[in-house]
Amino acid sequence: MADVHPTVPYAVEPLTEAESLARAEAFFETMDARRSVREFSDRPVPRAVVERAIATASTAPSGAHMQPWTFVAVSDPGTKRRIREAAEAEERESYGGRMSDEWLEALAPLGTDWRKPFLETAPWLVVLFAQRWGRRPDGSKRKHYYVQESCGIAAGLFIAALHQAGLATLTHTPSPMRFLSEILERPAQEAPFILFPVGYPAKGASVPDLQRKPLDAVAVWR
Ligand code: IYR
Repeated sequence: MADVHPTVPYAVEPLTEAESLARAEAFFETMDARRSVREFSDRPVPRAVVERAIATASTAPSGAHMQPWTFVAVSDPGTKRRIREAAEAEERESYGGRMSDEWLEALAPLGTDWRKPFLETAPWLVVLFAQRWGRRPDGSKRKHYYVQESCGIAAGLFIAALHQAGLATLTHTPSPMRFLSEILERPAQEAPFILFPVGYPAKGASVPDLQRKPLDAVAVWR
């Protein structure tokens, strides 16, 4: 049996109710301004900003604290071009018949198609890979638990961290995504989970005029 972790004090100070409410409101306002962006500026983004966002993502809770994620951050133009070409090849197939009519109808209001210029314009592509298993310090295989949930939470924190830093992103999931494992030379136990183009929004970028569901449509109180 593994040893139980030693414990340390949890040093986050309790707030007054008023301060909790003020902070909750301020964070909501910040996050409510976030939108998925498909038009990026080619203005460079310092690697240090991307590093802090990945570090924030990696604070996510995870099954048995296995932290089953790898973030591959790509800025090399040649690699971005290969990713764009492979993604567009898959997306051409998808939009050209692989997606059901119902799916295409659901997507129609977003105005998306197989073309993904943002995969070259955005200064960074960050690909989140989900690790089905990892290795113990002695090199033996160790199964990971709740991998999808853990990576989903990490993705959410990543998106919040980028937005907080004034950066735009998009949860791009070209399907199938295996080409990312090949281009980025990831081991077989890692599956591509989400591809995030990361950059400043283009000057004059626009987004669909979407409304979010009101609170009473997403929350139930008992
Ligand atoms: N992966 C495709 C299709 C797509 C699917 C959903 I669900 C979206 O919300 C948006 C797009 C693409 O990226 O175009």
